[in-house]
Amino acid sequence: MFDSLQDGLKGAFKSLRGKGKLTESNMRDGLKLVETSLLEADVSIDVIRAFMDRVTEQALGEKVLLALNPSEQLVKIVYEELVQLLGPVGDDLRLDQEVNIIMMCGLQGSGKTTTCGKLARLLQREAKITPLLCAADLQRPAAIDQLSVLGESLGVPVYFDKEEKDPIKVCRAAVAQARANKNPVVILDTAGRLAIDEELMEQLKSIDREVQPHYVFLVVDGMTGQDAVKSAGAFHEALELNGVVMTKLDGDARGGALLSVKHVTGVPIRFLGTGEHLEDIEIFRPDGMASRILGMGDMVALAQQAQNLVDEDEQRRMQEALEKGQFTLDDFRNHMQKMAKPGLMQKMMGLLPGMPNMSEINEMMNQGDTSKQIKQMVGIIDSMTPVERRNPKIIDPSRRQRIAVGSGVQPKQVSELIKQYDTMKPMLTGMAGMGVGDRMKQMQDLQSQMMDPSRGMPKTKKHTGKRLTPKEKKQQAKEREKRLRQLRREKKNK
Ligand SMILES: Nc1nc2c(ncn2[C@@H]2O[C@H](COP(=O)(O)OP(=O)(O)OP(=O)(O)O)[C@@H](O)[C@H]2O)c(=O)[nH]1
Ligand SMILES: [Mg+2]
Repeated sequence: MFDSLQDGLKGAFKSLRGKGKLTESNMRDGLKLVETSLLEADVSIDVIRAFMDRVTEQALGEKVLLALNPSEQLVKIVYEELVQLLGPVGDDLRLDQEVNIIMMCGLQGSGKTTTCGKLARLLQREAKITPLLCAADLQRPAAIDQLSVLGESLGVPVYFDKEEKDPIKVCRAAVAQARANKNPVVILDTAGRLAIDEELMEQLKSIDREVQPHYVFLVVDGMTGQDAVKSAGAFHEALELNGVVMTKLDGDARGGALLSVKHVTGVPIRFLGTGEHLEDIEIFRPDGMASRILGMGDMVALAQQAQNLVDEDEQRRMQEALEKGQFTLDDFRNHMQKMAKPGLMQKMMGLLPGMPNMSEINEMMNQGDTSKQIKQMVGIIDSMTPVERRNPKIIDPSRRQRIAVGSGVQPKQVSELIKQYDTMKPMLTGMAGMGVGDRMKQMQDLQSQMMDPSRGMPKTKKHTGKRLTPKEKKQQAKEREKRLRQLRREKKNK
């Protein structure tokens, strides 16, 4: 995620490292690199200006310049300012009505329908709720089928009416069905358009007025940069959004939209889409994202990903086994098998602190290889007897040889696997005995320790509610380009 932004910021901090005490001019050079990375990431010029003002003011203070580790201090300042820029996201969703209505809207192809499915999956898993999906996109005949297929694969009911032409009636009927069938949430999948047009806005406004959704979320494509921010502004003006869902962050999104949308429109990001699969949704957390942007990983998101791998029964069974200290090679095997999904390992590695960026990770282990390795591990474990799987210590050299032959690997690989299992076991058993909440808490503590707990929680920031006209936007894009050229020139002339 945001590889070049990450690299740019990393370079900025690195340029200051090892210099001991810094002069103001050193620090200004470092700050210029920070600014350059933000400009290159297509962050709105307004946001950059405000952000750099705040960062510069702190970074040039004596407390930082005279500190022993000024570059680390700068990382901390940037982290805190990023958290402020991205947050706060507002309260958790309140689903306390008999039927809670969530409306999804957005431009064509932004990921509305996919997000409806992802959100349904999230509600099923986290809130133990079976929502009703409503096919309110009557523009494209295939839209209804797309949602039906999604619903089927999730085991979630879908309301549709292929004869009806009025989306308001469809939404109303869906709500009535949800009430009758006791589905506490209805998710409305509305129609998209290529650009923001009057007709689309009017239709959405009338659904909003007549059906009165409790939450209106705008789905924007994170790859579209400032266009996403612009459309968020326009939709917010018409509909008073409760939040933004930013999708396609698994692609080449540079981060500009993510970093700008809250500041420019005042609408917080609530969810992230990080892939085409239904589990590729994250609840947006400003602190986790700031940490990720700075290459420090996101332990909370990592724990969440790990947890999503196993269903509840399996979690309970594993928990029991772990508490008794009985995490066997069979459990290890099951766990590894779950990780064999394409791309998953990379995604999880990307959340670890200090990891190289995503494209480097991909290079390090291309997808085919990871699943091949995992298959090999599974093969090795399968060649052991049940007794050996419970207690691999009894495997002597001759058995090791046999297992290696049986699974088509070298004896050395058998030993390596056992070593890996031995390393993971105490880690996992150490975490057992804590509830899921505790474990999350532990991860959160770990993360905040890395960020220096003495500074406390970042203060919340009020949004400005400022929106820009297209003319102003254009002007800003020009200014951004100009400033970027200026910075590049300065760098070259050095
Ligand atoms: N890589 C990636 N692809 C996504 C993500 N979300 C959606 N997509 C893909 O984007 C395409 C469009 O998604 P849809 O959910 O159909 O978009 P939509 O907004 O409902 O589109 P319309 O109904 O035509 O307006 C599909 O190919 C999705 O698989 C994401 O987070 N990451
Ligand atoms: Mg759709």
